[in-house]
Amino acid sequence: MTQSLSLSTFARLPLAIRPHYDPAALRAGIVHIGTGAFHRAHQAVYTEEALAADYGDWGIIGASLRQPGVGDTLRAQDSLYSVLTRSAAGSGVRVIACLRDVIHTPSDPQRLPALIASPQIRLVSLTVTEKGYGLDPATRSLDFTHPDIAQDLRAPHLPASTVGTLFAGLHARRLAHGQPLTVLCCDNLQHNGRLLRQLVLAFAEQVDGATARWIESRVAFPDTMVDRIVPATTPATLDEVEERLGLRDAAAVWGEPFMQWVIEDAFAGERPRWEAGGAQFVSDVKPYEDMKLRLLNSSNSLLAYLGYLGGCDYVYQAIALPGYAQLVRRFMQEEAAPTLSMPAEQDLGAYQAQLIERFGNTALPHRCHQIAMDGSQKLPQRFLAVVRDNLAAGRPVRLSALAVAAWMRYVGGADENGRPIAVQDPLAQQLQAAAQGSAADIVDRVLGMRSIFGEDLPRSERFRGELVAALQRLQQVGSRAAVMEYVTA
Ligand code: CS2
Repeated sequence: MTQSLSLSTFARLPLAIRPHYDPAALRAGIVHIGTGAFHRAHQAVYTEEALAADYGDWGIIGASLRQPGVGDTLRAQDSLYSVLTRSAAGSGVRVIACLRDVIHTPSDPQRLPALIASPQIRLVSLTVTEKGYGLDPATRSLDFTHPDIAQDLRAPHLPASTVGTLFAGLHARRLAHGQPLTVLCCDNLQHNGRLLRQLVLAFAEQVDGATARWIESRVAFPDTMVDRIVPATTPATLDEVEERLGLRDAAAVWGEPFMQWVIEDAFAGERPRWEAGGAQFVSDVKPYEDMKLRLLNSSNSLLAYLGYLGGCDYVYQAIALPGYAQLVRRFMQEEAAPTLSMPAEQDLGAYQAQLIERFGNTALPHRCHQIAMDGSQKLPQRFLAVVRDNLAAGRPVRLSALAVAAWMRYVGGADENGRPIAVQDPLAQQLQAAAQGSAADIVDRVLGMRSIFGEDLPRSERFRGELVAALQRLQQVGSRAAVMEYVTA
């Protein structure tokens, strides 16, 4: 049987595909909450580059707030893992060693706050997905009725939620020594740093005003835009990695060659030299966040819903269907791009063309079903922000409405052949119940869900009309034919 990747087998790997330092000697300076595939294929890779250029105490301790699985797998191989990069141009593998441990917080709820409080830790970063913050998506405020948040407010010393855990760590840090800290949100949310700061402060105000004041003055929450397509690992990923390494790596991840990280240059203290890996430090991340959320993520969701309904498993198959690439191009050009205002050096046309190419990467199959997940949390920043801007400016919202209508059809829970869809969404049950019946009934019920659409959008007759028209076409002719109608109209 092939041996596993671990500290004892690491040194026999060629230097070209692994770091040169001794992983066992690397001290941690970062805690990362949410050690899923995206973090391992993105921020950890940038950190590895930073260490190669400028070695220092920037090892990462990962924390998983939910499933113990990832941590168990990683710990069994001394937290070493590899990243496989795949595209039509070829593939390559590298081993990442900067992740130095992974803790499972439900098994030991005090451990993560204690780490956040430790003076050795200067950065806490997060990828817990859009739904991981206890956020009310429409008002972008902390949802005090969220069960995890309500529970943590009752017992703040034994936190389970992301925001409650951050608060507990920051509170302990203030009491222990008061050294500043940077908290870096790396989820696909608009103004993610600013937003997380508001959420943590809202929680802190309820528990300890002095800690809230301390957070305001000593903790930095820079905004970030993160980008890399990282599909869920498959057995084929693990087999290919094994072939290339000669070692079994059960924690391998895979991603495309493209990577981008734009970070607000507003840290509370030191940081790794991430620019060595190509990270951009800017004074205002918002234009980049908007560009990514409104062009990449929205087009990704558009393809996921219409692709899934059109019978495709993967995004590269969806974009190859007649009319689909044209639909994405037109959505970007006619509805999303007009809402953006970018710095002169950013070529939006080239960015859009590159996206079409990235979505078409046949070497990296990305499941429509994976992207379709958690739509209630994703739609506000991907489509509804675009719709609001366009309604206000009197511009079209037709293609955005088609995407939102496709989501409404998807969350109904049955595909175009009547087969069940396993919808994964915090609001799955309510959505499924609401999304039955005629197009007009579905639109009225779903559009009335304030946590998604707010108070304003249900009042827009124009948006409502476009949604009903789109959903009717999807119901009557199916998604493939509806796409053709929309792109030829
Ligand atoms: C995708 C993202 O799953 C999704 O919702 O749109 O994970 C997307 O692949 C990444 O944000 C790309 O950076």
